[in-house]
Amino acid sequence: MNKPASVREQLDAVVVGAGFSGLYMLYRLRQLGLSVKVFDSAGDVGGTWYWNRYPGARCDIPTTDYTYSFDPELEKEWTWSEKYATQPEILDYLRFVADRHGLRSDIEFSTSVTSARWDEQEKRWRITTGRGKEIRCRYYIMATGCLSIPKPPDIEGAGRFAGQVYFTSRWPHEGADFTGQRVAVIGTGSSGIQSIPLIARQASRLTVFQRTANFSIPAHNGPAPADRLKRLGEDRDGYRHAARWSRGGIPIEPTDVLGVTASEAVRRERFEAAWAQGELFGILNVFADQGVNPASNDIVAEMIREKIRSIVKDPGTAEALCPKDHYFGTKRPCLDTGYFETYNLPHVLLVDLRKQPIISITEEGIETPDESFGFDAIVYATGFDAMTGALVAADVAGRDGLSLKEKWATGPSTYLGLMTAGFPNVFMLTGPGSPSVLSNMTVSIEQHVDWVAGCLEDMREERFETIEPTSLAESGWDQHVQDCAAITLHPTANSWYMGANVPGKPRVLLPYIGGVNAYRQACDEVVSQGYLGFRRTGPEGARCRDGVIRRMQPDVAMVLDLVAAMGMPPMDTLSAADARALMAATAAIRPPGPEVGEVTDGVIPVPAGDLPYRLYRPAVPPEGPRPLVVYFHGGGWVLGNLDSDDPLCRDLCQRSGAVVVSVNYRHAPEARFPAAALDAFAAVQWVDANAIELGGIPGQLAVAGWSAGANIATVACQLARDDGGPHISGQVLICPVVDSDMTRLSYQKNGDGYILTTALMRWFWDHYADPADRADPRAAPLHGNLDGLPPTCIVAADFDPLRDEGVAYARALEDVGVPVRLARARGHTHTSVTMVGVVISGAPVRAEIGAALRNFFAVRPTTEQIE
Ligand code: N01
Repeated sequence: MNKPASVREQLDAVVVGAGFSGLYMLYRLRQLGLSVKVFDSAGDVGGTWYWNRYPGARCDIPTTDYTYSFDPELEKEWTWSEKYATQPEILDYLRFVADRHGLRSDIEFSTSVTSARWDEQEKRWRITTGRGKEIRCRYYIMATGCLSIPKPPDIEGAGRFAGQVYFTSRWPHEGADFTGQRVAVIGTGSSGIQSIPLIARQASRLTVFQRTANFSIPAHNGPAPADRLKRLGEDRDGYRHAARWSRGGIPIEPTDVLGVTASEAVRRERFEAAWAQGELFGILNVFADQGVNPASNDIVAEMIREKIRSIVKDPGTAEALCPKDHYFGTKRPCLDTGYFETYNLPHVLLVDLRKQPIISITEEGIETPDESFGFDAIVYATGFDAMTGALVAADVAGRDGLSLKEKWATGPSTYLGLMTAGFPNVFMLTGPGSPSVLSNMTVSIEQHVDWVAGCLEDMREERFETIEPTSLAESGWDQHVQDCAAITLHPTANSWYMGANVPGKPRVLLPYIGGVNAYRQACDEVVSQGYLGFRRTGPEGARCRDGVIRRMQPDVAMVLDLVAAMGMPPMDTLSAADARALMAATAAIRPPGPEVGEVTDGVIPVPAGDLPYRLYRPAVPPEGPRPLVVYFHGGGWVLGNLDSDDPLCRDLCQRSGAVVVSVNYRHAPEARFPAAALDAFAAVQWVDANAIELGGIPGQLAVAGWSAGANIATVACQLARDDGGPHISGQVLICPVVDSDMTRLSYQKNGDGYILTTALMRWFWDHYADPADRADPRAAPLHGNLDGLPPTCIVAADFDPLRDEGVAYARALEDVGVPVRLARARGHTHTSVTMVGVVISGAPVRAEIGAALRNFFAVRPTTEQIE
């Protein structure tokens, strides 16, 4: 029972946790001259390194990097003894830091915070501690760690065992002696993998109960890496700066080698180098695409499995130790010292729980369907309620009395992983939605602490008392975090990153996977934009610049960065011939798009001459005729050809199950308006007339196009309606040009910086049509008669200057009763949805297009629907 609150204290800030983050937070708050107290339920500093004292516990980020960087003198005074320090050494280091800066005087050990309540009147938090103290404070900072709340053993009979029970995460300070004992270890995550070889040295028999085989590579521990020491020696500041602006918080050169295209020799060389190096970020950097492309990931995974098979002598045990049910890196990979070798010892046995599950823990040991095992000790290395566990366990109730646990019942929601709406002045260090566990924690911790300290300093200067994110900013960040996750393989794994290890926990990627550098950039921008997305209040009133810091899909942003880095001249400054050459050059280096059943080229004889076409037939059964889709490529009526949109056509063919006929039409400036539109109409007529020869189903014909191709596709529909057919079952218009009015809001917002610019659109129009022709419905179909057009799917991309005209066309079609599906390409540009195999986040939009096409043919619209 908690003691009644008795002593009252007023403080500026309360920090919970005296690990890496809490200690540095205390240091920074003191620097600001704030009164602060740190509480920790442990008996000393150290956080996770206080509790996790199991044999073999070490860091798995090199000590050159797993260290504070805020104090250059400290760096001079402390020398790590190894590449990966042991838990006792890391604990010594944290004690040394605490003593060096006299931090202990503001830390209350063996004291937990039992509740925190926001007092709206006073604009302060009321904190109560397990020792009966009540504290009023302005700021409440949770430095509670990402892996601090052990997962309760969810195994039948866990409380019944009469022998010794140990948890790796709560190891006794006096240690454990397993000499001569029969020991069980349950769990093969980092804690299990580090402790098993050492427990095996003492135990007379060691039985490891493995549910999921885990990827691990040898740590090759020893002296700190010479190359890193050299770089640090030469330029410490430069090294630390590079770490802060790296993807993972360690300065490494990200590779651009793709696993899927690299030669066997390159693959092997890169993998062996990473294996020999024994660093986490090295093995995660064998290929640039291993985190997103299953085929590339499989190459690394299989090479690790080969290593396991070569180390473990018993083939059955080796096979059981080979991870096969998740992609490499989607569960936290481990670094080990002799882990797989341990299974070659005669007294060590592996029990594969997938084949032989635990029925129950008994008084004597562990019972499985095949065998009852007797033990003297059971070690649970079963992990943590990660990232959110410690935050929701602390009884925090915010503005409306809502607890964090209630607010996060369906998953955590944060702004930048730092704060959450409804909880003013509560800061989380390395909270969900920040890079945290996917990075070198010490770098991420320092960044968070520095951000919070800077924020409090700014508040003081600007005379604000409270700060809290807006719900718009928060939901925008949550979306961005999930967008970043969605393009990776992480969501496929049952990992603690996904909350999947705790029964009933919402399944969501908890950390931010966009990278330490991208994250730091976002945090900095929030500040430079006047604390965008935060509401700050004080005696002089409130200030809030509401907004979302990242609305663009992460892979679209990457493409834009790459394009910017290439320094290509703006297309609108080139001649048509040079622009075409540039487009062909970029098309030549992109992935080819999916395999389809058959691709054939031909020509369409139209009055103006022959139009080349390329036909794509789906690979999948059933045999026989298919619906037909006539597709027109993009390129502002000036650029493009059958090759330019080839990957997209393959994708459309595969997704729709239709035969796609991509038609090349005459281009401007050689053939100006209305040549392209007339060609499109003639092509549609010809495909309809030759449906059987093309392998199509007569009468089942749709049109599709992107950009200017969408323009002529819909013009062809208008002409077909007026000039005697053919019947068109539907039209798919991807980011269409439907008007020549360049004053819409989307032009103003997106007319610069997103590849298709206002200048380029003007260049296209100037090449294609005289100003006098630009309101002609065959140039600007929005101004045409829309009655009786076929069911329509329009894709409108957020960052496209043409977005608003696409939306206007959808609305106008709806107004005359045309069934319309408006697919919003959230976070996309004019070009990104079409970048098959490059922009992964475009896939759901293209899936929607595929569904729309299938739907055109599955359900014949009724006359009323069309009218
Ligand atoms: O925990 P884990 P951990 N029945 O969750 C198994 C960091 N860390 O303490 O995978 C049977 O990874 C579970 O099986 P499954 C590091 O970030 C760092 O080892 O859920 N088995 C898994 O095998 C790490 O990732 C360092 O199917 C059960 C294991 O227990 C994180 O902490 C050292 C089970 C738990 O593995 C957590 O590591 C240590 C059940 N009911 C930790 N429940 C370094 O710096 C769970 N398991 C090196």
